[in-house]
Amino acid sequence: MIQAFIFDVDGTLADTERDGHRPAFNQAFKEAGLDWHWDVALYGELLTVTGGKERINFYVERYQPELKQDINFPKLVASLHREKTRIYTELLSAGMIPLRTGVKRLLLEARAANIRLAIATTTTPANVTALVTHTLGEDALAWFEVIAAGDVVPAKKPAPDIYQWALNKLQLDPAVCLAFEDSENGLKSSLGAGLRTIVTINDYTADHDFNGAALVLTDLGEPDVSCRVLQGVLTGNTCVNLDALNHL
Ligand code: XBP
Ligand code: MG
Repeated sequence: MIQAFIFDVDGTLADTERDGHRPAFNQAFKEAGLDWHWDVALYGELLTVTGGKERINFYVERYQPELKQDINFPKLVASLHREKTRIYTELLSAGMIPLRTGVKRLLLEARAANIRLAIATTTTPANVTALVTHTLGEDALAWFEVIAAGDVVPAKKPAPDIYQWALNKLQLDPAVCLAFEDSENGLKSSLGAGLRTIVTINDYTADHDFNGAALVLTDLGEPDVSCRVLQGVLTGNTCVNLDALNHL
């Protein structure tokens, strides 16, 4: 029997990247007087690197390499990222980003069945707090027994470290847990930690390689809104529910 679900955040709980993180980065650049603009397509390329600070570094290395020589560059990255986090969490508190289809339902089903819940994400902890509390309510943060986020491990996804950190806190073997992811980097990370993984794709990740996933779907679905299965078998159900997951 499954004892715990471990959820990724960005792209999995909610579609946060295109209309959340991306505009927040752009706003922070503008406020700092930089003429950088990450359009939807460019942001897709930059998403190959997880972590916002790491993503800014990657962008500069690729498009403005001379800037990296500046002694104040690390400070610039830190302040851009701080401001980006402020703008992003404000967007969330304005209710700009809803949860993905089926997420709230599955979380409630899991709670009712005493399945333990955890989060494993590369995003900043404040972003998790803002998303969870503004979509599920103030009390919902406590639904997650373990929140593994941001810089608690130095090696971000695709490294398995963040999932291993969460498993260690849960004191559970990966064999009795399931991970939920949306991206190739995320899947590599969860598989690396030995976790069976359910993938729900989004516009940025639809063409990623999901080899090794237990199930790949368009979304988690609802009883009256079927999800589409892209890889694997969803036994006798129109949506991802506990019954289907126990049959995996
Ligand atoms: C999410 C990320 C994060 C966010 C930005 O990846 O890579 O970096 O894009 O958040 P995953 P921060 O869904 O695999 O966890 O700016 O707070 O890093
Ligand atoms: Mg993700």
